[in-house]
Amino acid sequence: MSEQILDAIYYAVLDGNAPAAAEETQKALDAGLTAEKILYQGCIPAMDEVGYQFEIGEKFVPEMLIAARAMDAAMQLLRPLLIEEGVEQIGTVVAGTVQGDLHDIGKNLVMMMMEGAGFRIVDLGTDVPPEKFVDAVKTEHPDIVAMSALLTTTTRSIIATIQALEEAGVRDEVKVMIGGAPITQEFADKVGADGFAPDAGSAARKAKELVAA
Ligand code: B12
Repeated sequence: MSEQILDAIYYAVLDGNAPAAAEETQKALDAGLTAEKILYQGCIPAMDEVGYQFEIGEKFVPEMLIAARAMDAAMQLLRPLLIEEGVEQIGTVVAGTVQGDLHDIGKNLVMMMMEGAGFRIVDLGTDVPPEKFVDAVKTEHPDIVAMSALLTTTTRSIIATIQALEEAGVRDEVKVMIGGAPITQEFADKVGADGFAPDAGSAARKAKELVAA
């Protein structure tokens, strides 16, 4: 019985069917399944699969967005319960699109995949100045600072933010992950970032690797 409900949640998220994801999640809760079990045996495996299919080119951005939305529909029911159940999160990520840049579709996908992988996410939004990243590191004590940049011009804001973290003396407290269309592994190495990923699926995997290291 519980396997069937978990399967239904898995396929609802994988197919991006938000109403079904919410309905099946509610059914699972009514049947006595814990929020943790639903998250780790229903939603997260589905998002892992979405990320994998995206990486191999079998799913595309719109499908990933609707899957992320379906996951969010389930998460709305699960989030308060997970907090109550005290489910151990694997880390905290402070994420934002860097100063001067308003693109957030990719960042939001990355955050969804990371949340799906078990991270607590602090979303700073878009056009985030370096000081705001620094403040968030001081107040949220994240494991990872994730920066997104979509414009060639705003890759400079990544450098400025890393510098600000250094000047504030908090650079060594966090792992820095960067991404966005103009970002490459070569650029990440050059600016001293700890991690880069080309898409949301591999970003979540990379984040897990960084906190495990
Ligand atoms: C949608 C869009 C917009 C929307 C943004 C809406 C929004 N809420 O995000 C709007 C209309 C606002 C916009 C505005 C502009 N845009 Co625009 N935009 C795009 C467009 C078409 C799609 C971007 C997108 O969402 N892609 C889909 C997502 C899923 O992909 P992604 O962002 O790359 O994210 C993935 C990865 O990069 C990675 N990733 C992303 N972030 C992170 C972070 C981390 C930590 C990690 C690990 C991974 C990671 O994972 C993501 C998911 O797989 C691109 C063209 C393109 N095809 O990329 C142009 C594009 C980025 N825009 C461009 C430009 C020039 C502009 C404007 C300057 C236009 C203008 N003259 O006003 C303004 C700038 C505004 C500003 N200050 O930011 C150029 C940039 C050129 C350049 N190299 O600098 C592009 C490439 C278009 C082009 N070919 O010219 N844009």
